[in-house]
Amino acid sequence: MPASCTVCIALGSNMGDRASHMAAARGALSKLPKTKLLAFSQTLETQPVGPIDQQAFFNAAAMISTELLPRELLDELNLIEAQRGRDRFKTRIKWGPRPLDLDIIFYQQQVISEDDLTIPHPLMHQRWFVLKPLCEIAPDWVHPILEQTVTQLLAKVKP
Ligand code: A4P
Ligand code: MG
Repeated sequence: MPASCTVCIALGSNMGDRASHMAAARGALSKLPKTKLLAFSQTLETQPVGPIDQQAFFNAAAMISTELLPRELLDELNLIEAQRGRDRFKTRIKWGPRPLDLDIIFYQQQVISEDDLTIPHPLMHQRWFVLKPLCEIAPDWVHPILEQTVTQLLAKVKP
């Protein structure tokens, strides 16, 4: 039997009914195949980061235990995004508004650098909106490249 891996996921929403997108994402994560939802943070309202003027985000973090491989998990997360109305052709602007965004932040201590999959997420350590909710559920998780805990990374960024 394949071993279960512990994975951290960042959630964001800034289009439509943000609370309902977050609740649906939580439900969908708990129903993923070969997966258990271990923890889900509080949802925070955060100011948009990036070059585009857009609505405030709801952000949260989840921790799961899963037998899905990183790429299988990415496919499942893309499906959940699509179920909440995310159309990659209409909302394909980089860093632009989206009903639901699910990013894999950590997959155990694995480091993956491929064209369409980078783990740890390359910007997570600069982003308060990722680190703050993550710190609630995984304060002692060590970033496999930076070799610092989520708590230490959070102390270096501003909201
Ligand atoms: N991809 C590569 N690595 C990963 C990973 N670790 N997890 C690929 C998930 N996907 C990953 O993603 C484009 C492609 O990235 C995916 O198809 C997958 O193959 P996307 O979600 O369409 O693009 P994106 O989200 O616009 O780009 P990116 O770089 O993921 O942006 P972010 O980092 O998600 O930033 N401000 C606040 N306050 N809160 C936010 O949540 N989010 C963004 C988007 C900007 N500003 C924000 C927030
Ligand atoms: Mg994304």
